[in-house]
Amino acid sequence: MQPGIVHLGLGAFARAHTAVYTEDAMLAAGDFEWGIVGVTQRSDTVARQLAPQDGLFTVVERGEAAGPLRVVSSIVDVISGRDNPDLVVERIAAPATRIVTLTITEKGYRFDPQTRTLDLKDPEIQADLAGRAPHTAIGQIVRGLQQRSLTGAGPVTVVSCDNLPGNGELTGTLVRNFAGALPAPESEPLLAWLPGNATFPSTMVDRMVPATTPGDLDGVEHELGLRDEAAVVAETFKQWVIEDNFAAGRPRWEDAGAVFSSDVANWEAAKLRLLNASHSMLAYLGLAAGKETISDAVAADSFRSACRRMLLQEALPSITLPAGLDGEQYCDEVLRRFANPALGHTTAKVGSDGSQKIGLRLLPTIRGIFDAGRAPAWAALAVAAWMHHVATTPEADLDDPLTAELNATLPARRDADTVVPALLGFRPIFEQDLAEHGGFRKLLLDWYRIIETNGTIDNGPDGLGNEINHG
Ligand code: CS2
Repeated sequence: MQPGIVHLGLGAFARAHTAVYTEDAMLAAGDFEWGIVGVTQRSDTVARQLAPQDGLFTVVERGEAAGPLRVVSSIVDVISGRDNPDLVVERIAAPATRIVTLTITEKGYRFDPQTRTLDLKDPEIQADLAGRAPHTAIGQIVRGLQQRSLTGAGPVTVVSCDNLPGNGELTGTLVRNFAGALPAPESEPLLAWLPGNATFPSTMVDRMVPATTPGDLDGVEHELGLRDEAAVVAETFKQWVIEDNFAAGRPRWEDAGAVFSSDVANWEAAKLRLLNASHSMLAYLGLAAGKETISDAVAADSFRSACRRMLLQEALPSITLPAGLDGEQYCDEVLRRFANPALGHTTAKVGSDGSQKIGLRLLPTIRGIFDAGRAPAWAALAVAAWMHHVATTPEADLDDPLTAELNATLPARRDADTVVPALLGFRPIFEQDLAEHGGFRKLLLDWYRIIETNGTIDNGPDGLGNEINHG
């Protein structure tokens, strides 16, 4: 197997999704030029786990019709990006590399969500621009592309696999923003090279992959007879829809079940605003009610019913479905997937990084329903539950890249009347028109009060469930 892909962000998702598709494609097509060089970003844990195992790791499927344990072999090399940033650039610039894939999560892009451009004020971006060996993913990609342009290493495709609308177009913009911010003698030739030599197809990725627990590793050891420190757990479902715009060839991912489509934008919007939006909603309702997992949260009748109403009455009517997707069936399947008790996907994990997710998953639905002259009561419940989570979680425990900024925005006294207006003023999430929308504010205030007084009881006459059922 030859290395052909550099993957930035070698977390559990990449191993259970992208690496599996790539191995299946290589096996089906007999084309072994697409081995993956995996790069860990912020922590070197996965690189340390995989290196002594020659990149091999186990995928454990959980749920109905789960397959047997599977050892995946598409990762040919691993690099700790934090410790070896120059090596990352070198691998991106290597002539053998024809694709760079990314799963770096929303926050890894370091962009301004309102303008969808690179946050040039971000200190890490500034340090990368100043010329150090780059630590940020965008910096690593640009330096790698720059070297390719200087050495004639040939064209390359950069494939974002994160839950962001228009993720390909966005990545292309951020790369050009970074390149454009370099000193003119560097930026001009690079900006001239990019259009003919780099493409940025968009993709929609889907597979629920919780964090691996020590218990999972013990279970694998028991079944496999080997200790695998890098095993990952996943649901059986997986999906990948990709725009077919590759500059220098690609694996036959379609032989592994991926779908090439010219309608990725609608696939991504549907996935974000149906699956991810309801995932976030269940996470924050679940956190308020002390539910540890998504399957516990969706098992509460009231939470499931609030989620269904958000999906069917608000999210579905405000999106354009891609051809061939049955919206109601998709929503039913999403709720069924959430109910998988064997997955152990925690509300804390799905609820993390809310500042990066709320704006993409819920606010477009809220705008769409207001534009249609209705009140988005259920999507607003999800936003109110997020506000409650942010305002009631001690700063040290809030898992969000904007924790400090959120806490600086929050008032000392925290109830509906103080928290809702304060967080509505948080510009990285709420644009001014929405922040000043009286109907939106009223919905948030009403729900916040209800969560505050009844939130921890999902059912019963005094519970949030009762309010939801009469909502
Ligand atoms: C989840 C996603 O953590 C989250 O925010 O909503 O990671 C979700 O599990 C995946 O997008 C499913 O494809």
